[in-house]
Amino acid sequence: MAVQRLSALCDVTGPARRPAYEPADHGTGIVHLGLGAFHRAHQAVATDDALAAHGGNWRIVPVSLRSREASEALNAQNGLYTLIERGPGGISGRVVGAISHGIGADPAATLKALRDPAIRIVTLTVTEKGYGIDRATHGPDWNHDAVAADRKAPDAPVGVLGLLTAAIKARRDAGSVPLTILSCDNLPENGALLRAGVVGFARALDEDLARFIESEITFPSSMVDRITPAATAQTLAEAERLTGCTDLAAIETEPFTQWVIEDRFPNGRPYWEAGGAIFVENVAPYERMKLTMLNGTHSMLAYAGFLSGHAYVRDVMGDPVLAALVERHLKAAALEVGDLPGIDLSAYAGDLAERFRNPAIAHATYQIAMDGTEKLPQRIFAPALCALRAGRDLSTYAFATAAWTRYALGTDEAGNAYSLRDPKENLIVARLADAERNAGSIMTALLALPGFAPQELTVDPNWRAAVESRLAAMLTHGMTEAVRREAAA
Ligand code: CS2
Repeated sequence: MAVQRLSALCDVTGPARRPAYEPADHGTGIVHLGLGAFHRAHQAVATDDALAAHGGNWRIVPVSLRSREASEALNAQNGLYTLIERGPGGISGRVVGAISHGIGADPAATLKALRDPAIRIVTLTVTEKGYGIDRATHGPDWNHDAVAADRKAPDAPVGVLGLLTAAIKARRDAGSVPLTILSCDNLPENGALLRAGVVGFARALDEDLARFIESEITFPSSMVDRITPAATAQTLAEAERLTGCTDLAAIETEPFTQWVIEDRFPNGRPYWEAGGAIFVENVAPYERMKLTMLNGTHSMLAYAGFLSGHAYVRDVMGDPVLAALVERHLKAAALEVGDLPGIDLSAYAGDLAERFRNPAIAHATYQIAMDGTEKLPQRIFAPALCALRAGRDLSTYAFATAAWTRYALGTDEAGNAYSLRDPKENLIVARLADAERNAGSIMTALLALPGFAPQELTVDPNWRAAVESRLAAMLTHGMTEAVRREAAA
């Protein structure tokens, strides 16, 4: 007999936990931009807990800006999906009911949803490159495709800055409650950055609107954390076992979850505390901790691990030489975080290593390796610059940078080509075509990519020598040997 598709809570026959509320009893209050796996493993789950604990009209209208796949899979299931938590101790499943009817690759429908007076919050996980914000100026990146298109046609926006600006304007003109806009991406001071981007975009169109945004719209920052690998056929098979239904929107994640948010929601918010969210005055130190320790170590181990032939983070952790470099990176990064009252950074580092080792999670090094030019600035260069200024050891940052540079060559040691999946991929290829095949020239070509590495770092002779010697070792001896030498140094 064919297995039924998940589409109502009463369909669930397996051991998966069901929401402790009736989804249809709750209206929508949030539009979420960026319907990836991470949203379904994190904010949607905290909202599910909040609805169960405190109710409210806070279900989520999820939007995929560019593709239809995820929203179609969810819409066919009335927004229901299975979240599978995989820990070293076992597997559990729950069906999440917080998501309402989704929108895929339809900017006009997205703007309509954003204008709906019932909506009070917009949350975003559009990845670092999705914003179209210039990280050096914090203003709009006018060369970003969507930003450029929206500047030309601001009434029919397709990108993040254009959509938010048009929605804010329409809501102001209609007298609807102002939105609270909550970025949930791995960017430093993500709220302040997004605010600067939206205000800058609006200012280019209409000074009054820019001033309205500055005075009426809040952009709390938030730090989000949950390791969420891409779903596989095994995820879907597991979801079927847990629910008794076919679920094409199922995802899997680790048991750990963390969300630290600035509490600036003048028009209300879900009781996210029920899902473990912590509300603080200033998120910046928590973001710095997570970006430099978790994400920085992730990037370092992804490039070195991928080129050493390790497909998953857990395999990198199973390699004692690389695991020692992971430990070194965590220790060094902790020095650049500074004091965080109530947080023991060495315990945090130990917990991170434990999470990376989780044998039940297959987190691909190739997944983490993508978008390196968007990730390295806050993950590697920012703590490296702090270390440089403080006269501390730069080794682990130089190693991570050399590993990315080697990865950017686009072929592994067996000569297999791979796509970098980076917004600057074409530029990288063009620069490499003009560079000589030696460590010095490759490094000069890549580290001078516009808006990538801070000049104070790239002109420093110690930094240059530290990166160049490591890249030379990787090119001459291969990654495995370079890793061995690094750990022995
Ligand atoms: C990872 C993150 O893919 C990556 O770059 O470093 O997605 C990481 O898994 C999450 O930030 C964990 O919260």
